[in-house]
Order: sequence, then C-alpha cells, then structure tokens
Amino acid sequence: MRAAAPDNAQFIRTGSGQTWTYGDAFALSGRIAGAMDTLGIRPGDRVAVQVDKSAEALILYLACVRSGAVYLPLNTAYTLAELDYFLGDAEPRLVVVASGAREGVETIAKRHGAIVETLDADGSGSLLDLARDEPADFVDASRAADDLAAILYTSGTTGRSKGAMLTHGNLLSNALTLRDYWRVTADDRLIHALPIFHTHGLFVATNVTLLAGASMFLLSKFDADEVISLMPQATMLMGVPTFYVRLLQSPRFGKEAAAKIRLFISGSAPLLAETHTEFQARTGHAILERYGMTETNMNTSNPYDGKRIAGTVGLPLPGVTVRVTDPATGQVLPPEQTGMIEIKGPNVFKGYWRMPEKTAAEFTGDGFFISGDLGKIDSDGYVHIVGRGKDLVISGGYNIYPKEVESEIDQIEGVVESAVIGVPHPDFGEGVTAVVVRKPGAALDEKTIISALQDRLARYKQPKRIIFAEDLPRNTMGKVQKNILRQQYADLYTGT
Ligand code: MLC
Ligand code: AMP
Repeated sequence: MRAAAPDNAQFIRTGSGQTWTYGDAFALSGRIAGAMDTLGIRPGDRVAVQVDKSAEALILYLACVRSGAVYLPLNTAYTLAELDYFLGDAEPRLVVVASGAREGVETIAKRHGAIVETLDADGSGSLLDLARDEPADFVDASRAADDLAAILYTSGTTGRSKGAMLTHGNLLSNALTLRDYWRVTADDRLIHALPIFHTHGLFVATNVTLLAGASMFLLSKFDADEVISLMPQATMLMGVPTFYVRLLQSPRFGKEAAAKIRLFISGSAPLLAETHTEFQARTGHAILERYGMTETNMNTSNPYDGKRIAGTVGLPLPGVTVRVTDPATGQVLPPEQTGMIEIKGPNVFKGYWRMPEKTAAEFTGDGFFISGDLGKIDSDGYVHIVGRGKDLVISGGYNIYPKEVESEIDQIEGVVESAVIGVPHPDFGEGVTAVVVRKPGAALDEKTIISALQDRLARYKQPKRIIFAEDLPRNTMGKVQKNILRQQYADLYTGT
C-alpha cells in the first residue's frame, strides 16, 4: 500500500501542531506492522483497538491494512461490560488500549485469548515501544479484494451488536468513488474532527485523503472554536449535522471564516433543511449532504457541481444501485413512492461476522442490502430519507438501539418496563429518552436509573431524560406505540 503522494508531502498536522509526512506515516505503519508480526499476528487475525484519537492511532489502522490483520475499532465510550462482548464475539488476537485501561481490559482479554498492548493519546505506549525496534521496510501482506480489512460493530435491533465485515475491495472502491465525486486532490486540506472508530472518520475522511494524497488537520475532537480558527488554512470539512448546528451558534462563524473552504460535507444523520438554509445564508456555501451506513460505506451524495438539495441525500454514487421497495411485498416502487431503501454495489459489506442467518435476512434474493431506512427517489433521481423502518435513535451521529437501553433499564430493581425513544434535540438531532413504568411504591427517580446504567452503557447511549408513566400506550397486538410517545414528548428538549 502506498498513498498517492510523495514521501515528503504533508499527511497530518495534529491539534498541537505536530506534523507527519506521508513518508513518516508509511515508515511508522511498517514498524507497527512488524511489531504485530513479531507478536504473532497473522493476516486475518483481528486487532481490536480502543484508544484516543491520535496520529499514531490512525497509523495503527494503516499498519493493520498493510499486515493483513482485520482492524476492529471500538468507541472509546464503551464500558468494560460492552468490551467484554466485542472481545468474546470477534476473538481478536491483539487488543490495543490506553495504558490507564490496561489492567481492567487484560482480565477480560485473557479470558478471550487475546494479548494486550497500549497506545496513549500522546503516541506513547507498549505497542510503539515494540515498533521502535522494528525496521521500517515491512513487506505488505498480499490481500485480495474480497479479504477482510475491518470489522465495525453496529448495534442490533434485536439482541447484541453485529460485526459488519468490510473487505479491502469495499473500502477501496468507495474511497476512489468519493475522491473523484468530491474532486479531492493533493491540494486539499481536510479538517478531521470526527472520531476514528466509525465509517465516517475512519474510512470516508481518512481513505479519501490518502487516495488523493491530500492532508488533514487531525483534531482530537470537534471544538467549534478550534475548527473556525483552522478554516483559513483548510479546504474541506466533514462532519455530522451537530458540527454544523454548533458552528452556526458561534458569532465568529460566517462568510469570512468559511472563505477558504471548498467543500462542507455532512452525513451520518439527517441534516435539517433549516440548518442547510441557514448555513447557506450565513456563508454562501451549500452543505453537501451524503448518505451512508457502516454496512455499505457511502451510497448517495448530493452532486459537486449540480444542485445540492436541502433535505435530500442526493443521487446514487457511480457504481451504486439504490432502489425503493414495498416493505410488505418487496415489489420495486416507482419514483416518488415511499418504501424501504435497498442498496447494491461494490461498497456493500460481506456480511455480519459469524452470523450467517442475520446476514441472509438482511439481503434480498437478488443481492440488495435492506437498509432499514425508509425513503423515496424523486423524479429527478434524488433520494430522500423520510424515516426509519428500524427502531433506531441517532444522537450526534451515534446510533443507539432502544432495545439495548431498554434491556438494561428493565433489569433495574423496581422497573416494570420501559420504552426508549428519540425526540428532537437542538444539539444532537435526537435525544435518547426513556419512558419508564415503576412498580408500585418503588423508590426510583431519574438519578438512580442513570447511575445504575453508568457501568453498563456508554454515556452517549444513556437517556438524557427519564420520564415516569403509569403505563405505556399499546396497540391491539400489545406492541408499544412509540409513535405516540414520540409525539407526546416531542417538545421535551426544544421547549417549543
Ligand atoms: C457526546 N455525548 C453525547 C454524544 N457525544 N451524547 C449523546 N450523543 C452524542 N453523540 C455526551 C458526552 O458523553 C457528555 O456527557 C455530553 O454528551 C456532552 O458532551 P459534549 O462535550 O458536548 O460532546 P462532544 O464531545 O462535543 O461530542 C458531540 C459530537 C460527537 C457530536 C461532536 O458525539 C461526535 O463527534 N459525533 C460524531 C459521531 C460519528 O462520527 N458518527 C459517524 C458514524 S458512521 P456528560 O453528561 O458526561 O457531560 C455512520 C455512517 C455514515 O453513521 O453515514 O457516516
Ligand atoms: P451507522 O449504522 O452508524 O452506519 O448509521 C447508518 C444510518 O445512519 C443509516 O442507516 C441512516 O439511518 C443514517 N444516516 C446516515 N447518513 C444519513 C443522512 N445523510 N441522512 C439521514 N440519515 C442518515
């Protein structure tokens, strides 16, 4: 693997001003790949990584790609209880964590037969100590397009998370398509403020930069002030809608701040048409919205030159087929009719790790992936997402499956049952909200429930508010009517 850039071209500049050329990154990724080889990691072995964002963490991803190991990134917010499941399911040979987490993780990792090495936010740690002794001229493992490059866990509507298996071919084809579609070149400088454990920050932002030989400002997290300060030196920003909502809240942000930016891209969650319109009025830029999923990489994008239409996710990307079907019959629907969005193309994943039945259930007989998103294709070919056929909340670009939160709440002493919903939230788009029915006389309040969830669920999955109710509305089949609850609490965070 070599990126499309000379060794002396800049690849990364971190928030603290440290720079990495393509040559630096290539040499370190070779040394880390060598260290992994010395540790006994072989092509196809999983390497689980739960570390803070840093240049070295990104280079560890490159090292896995080069060594043929399967990269398995994990949200830093996951608790040990959540980690236990991922390690048991994926059976990685190596787990890389921050040194402060080593002790706790080691107990779990041992049980699952994995070794633990460390990597800290400042680039120090046992993995890099090992890498230092290795030569930089690592010979890349030979991998076919169909071989696994990564497993990314996505929460499941029923039961536990599923590992989406992404191949080298999936990642490469999508990154090449996006690079060309968005006209990314070696002159681009991307502000990278997304986490690197999800498709958006890991594959879309990083792989596109690499394939263009462009450079990036690698920031540890999104901070509106820092991003605005960097804009005069940058040409692109990729973000979730919360980024754009927060930028608009800053009085420092306007035409002048955005003058040097060529392209603002939004995805991972719906961008409100009003955010798009306000952004355009304030800066003159039409945010380019695109639509993707962990399982499929990117599917659609508003055009670079043509009309970027607010409230739509644009046109199917070259090589990607998108269709809308009747969820009841599977019949393909004509333009303007709403149904299930289905996707086919080289971007679509290989299946869920060790879950052949679940994989089969999410594909149609003719090979389309059933997205779980409801939408329509208009007469101009633009795709509109109008809802979700899956019970999912998207908060600040993170997916939360209500079932997982409900199961944890229902185990708390004094709870009869719960329903978790997403309702409009001015910052996160949707706010995770739990409606809970208590046993008579149970001494349970909002605080006791949240603290009981502390060690069980990552912070972003925990409800922002808990509401107590006498009972939950049900239809004649006994199913909880979440639409009624969503309507009832629609103003909870917006106060309108
Ligand atoms: C942080 N918190 C969140 C949260 N992020 N709560 C709900 N939803 C979120 N997304 C919690 C924190 O733990 C903290 O809790 C409190 O909210 C306030 O934190 P903050 O400091 O204001 O949040 P911040 O660190 O600024 O993070 C917000 C964010 C971040 C939006 C910048 O969540 C983010 O970078 N999201 C991007 C997610 C992403 O990359 N998704 C792509 C998935 S791939 P407390 O109470 O302890 O203070 C995909 C496919 C595709 O979907 O198409 O791209
Ligand atoms: P994930 O499983 O984290 O990859 O999230 C994928 C889901 O995010 C999709 O199935 C959609 O529901 C949602 N999503 C991604 N991009 C957009 C977008 N631009 N507009 C609306 N929803 C989106």
